Amino acid sequence: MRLRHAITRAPSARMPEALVRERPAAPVDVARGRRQHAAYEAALADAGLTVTSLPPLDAHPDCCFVEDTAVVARGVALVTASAAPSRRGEEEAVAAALAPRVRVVRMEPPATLDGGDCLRVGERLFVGLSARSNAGGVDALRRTFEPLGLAIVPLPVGDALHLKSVCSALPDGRILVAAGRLPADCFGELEVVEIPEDEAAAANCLSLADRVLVADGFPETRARIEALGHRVVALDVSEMHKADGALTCLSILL
Ligand code: CIR
Repeated sequence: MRLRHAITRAPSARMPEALVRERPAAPVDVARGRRQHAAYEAALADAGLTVTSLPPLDAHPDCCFVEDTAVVARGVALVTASAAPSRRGEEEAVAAALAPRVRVVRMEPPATLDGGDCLRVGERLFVGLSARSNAGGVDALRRTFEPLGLAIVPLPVGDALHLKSVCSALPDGRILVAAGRLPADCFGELEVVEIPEDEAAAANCLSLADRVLVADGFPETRARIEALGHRVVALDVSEMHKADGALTCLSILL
């Protein structure tokens, strides 16, 4: 089904306090992050999507990473419960924006899940077992999406924040993966396109119908995606990378 809408949210004034696994060399520059975010929204609009841009939530430093707050497939949105206390509450405005378009169901704690752990490829929904997504979260995915014909496939993610911190789907069903970050063959028969370890930050790309949004500054990743015949649009997401986010994290597509 063709994607028509994107839900996004501009970076918080407190984005420099975003959750990070390692403190970045320089703090997040909010003004720059907001310019990068605006360019991302423009790229979505240029690809034909209608963008619903929610106002920033200054109480939530990670509010621009809306992907984590809901998993949408087959006309249903599963609004998630975050394992990270500072991210609880981000989901409310997203749920309200989703409600006119899809059926909204809620996940109840102690189940936790982040959308960044969910990778949809055709009829399969891979889900990373991370510090953010627990067995209850996987059960909620099963209850919501298996009756709609999706198979839920849990995967270990090692020390990655999210499954999609280290991989993402290309438009042709192949999977872009950072070398050495996931068990070999974890995607079964699906074809994997590896990118070098030193470009691991570019493993999270956003596939749209006729183009792939890729983090700027990762020439080998760009070349490998282009070699498969895809049009690449490179976007500077330096401030999102500082906060452990990337391209898919910034939108919910439906
Ligand atoms: C966090 O740790 O929750 C944020 N700083 C980064 C979230 C990135 N989200 C995503 O990859 N889907």
